[in-house]
Amino acid sequence: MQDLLGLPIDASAHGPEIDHMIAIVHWLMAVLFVGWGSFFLYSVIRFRKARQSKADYAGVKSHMSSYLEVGVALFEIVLIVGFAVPLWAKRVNEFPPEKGALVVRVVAEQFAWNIHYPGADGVFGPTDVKLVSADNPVGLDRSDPDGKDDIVTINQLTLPVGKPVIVRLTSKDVIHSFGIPLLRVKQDAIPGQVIPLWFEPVETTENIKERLTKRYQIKKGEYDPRFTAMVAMMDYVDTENNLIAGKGNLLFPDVIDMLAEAGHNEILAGPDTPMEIACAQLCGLGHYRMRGYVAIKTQEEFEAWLSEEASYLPE
Ligand SMILES: [Cu+2]
Repeated sequence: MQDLLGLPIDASAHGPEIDHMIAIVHWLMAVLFVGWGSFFLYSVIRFRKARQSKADYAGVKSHMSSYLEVGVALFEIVLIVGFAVPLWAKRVNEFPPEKGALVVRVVAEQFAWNIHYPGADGVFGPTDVKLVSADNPVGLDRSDPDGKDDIVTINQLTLPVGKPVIVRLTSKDVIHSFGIPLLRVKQDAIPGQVIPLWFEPVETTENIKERLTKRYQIKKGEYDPRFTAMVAMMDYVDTENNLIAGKGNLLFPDVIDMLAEAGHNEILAGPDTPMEIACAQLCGLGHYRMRGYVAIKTQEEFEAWLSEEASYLPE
């Protein structure tokens, strides 16, 4: 069932449980669809005008239909009480200890995701609405000792692999929804409220890129629009061994033409940004472009990224 549904790759520890739940619900719906559909067709044929033109005022006497209804209701209750509620409780009650986790603040706005890291001291600096400006989207107080080392990024959520992540989610304006399909995470961001959520990434985005890499046929002058969001997944050279496109290079139309000219008729390409934060609430005219990027790195790479970000901080 999970393959039939075409669910995206799962990169979080709790993902398989969610996918399992989605599969069970679809199985029930498939059974109901076939059941009610066949009953409907049977009724249309059995009670057609030629066969029985006059209504039977007594109607059905057997209790079969009531039993079926009760059966379906029982199954649905088992699904909700036995599966869905415990799964949900695990997501919202059993938070990992903050000590061993990475805590980030995510502040949604029309139409961007502001990501706030506590920095080297592990303590978030205070924020104030009065300090919000174009340069300071979360209104962070840099004059406070706790706020000096905080790191704020826009639309770029970088996380380490194999460590629980706790997100404190809020919104500056309207209701948005923080959705990362590959991490099986979706939570509304509500102005005036801070809603915590947590997950644990189990795969790096680099690894996901490799898994999503495929062979594509190319031809000079024919540009596959899918290439606009893809990169080369190995180095490609021309006949004189000059590099045309290195691994990770974007596949612009002229690059494809040069590759085709150099005699490559197929290339290995993968998505440039396989993991995205997609706003899942219709939050305004710019909703479609409210997209953030997620990078899951190894612990060492993550720390290197943090210290690089820290080096840009104002003195
Ligand atoms: Cu939004």
